[in-house]
Amino acid sequence: MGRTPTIALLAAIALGLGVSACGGDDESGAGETTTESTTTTESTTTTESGGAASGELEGETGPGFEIEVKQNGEDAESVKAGTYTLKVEDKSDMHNFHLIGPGVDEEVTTVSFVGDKTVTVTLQPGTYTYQCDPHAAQGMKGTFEVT
Ligand SMILES: [Cu+2]
Repeated sequence: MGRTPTIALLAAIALGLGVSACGGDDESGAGETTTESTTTTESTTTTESGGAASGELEGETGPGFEIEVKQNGEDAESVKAGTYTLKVEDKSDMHNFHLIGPGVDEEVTTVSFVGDKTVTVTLQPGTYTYQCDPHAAQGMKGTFEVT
């Protein structure tokens, strides 16, 4: 009668090992981040070479009759030429976000769209206009210079 608990314990340990092995199989599928680390290395190289700028811009349209583009949290007025990630927050289903300038004519969000959308834009020297198409005439637009 004294042996039964021991056998039960061994069985429990064996089961436990089996579960661990299955869990290990699941983790082996996470090899897709390799591409991202390559991209990071490239952008670091670009910065060090002193060539074209790259960075982030933030656009916002709505919820009122307001539209803006910011860089580093401040109103973008002068931006260096280069490739940028432009993240637009569209806060209303009555406004869109449209960027127009040298080499770019992109409606990032549509009028009915609400939410965040991120695109990559290549900015060349010149004047860029961002606007809400239905309300540009009411002043829902702005510009920034790319140098
Ligand atoms: Cu609008």
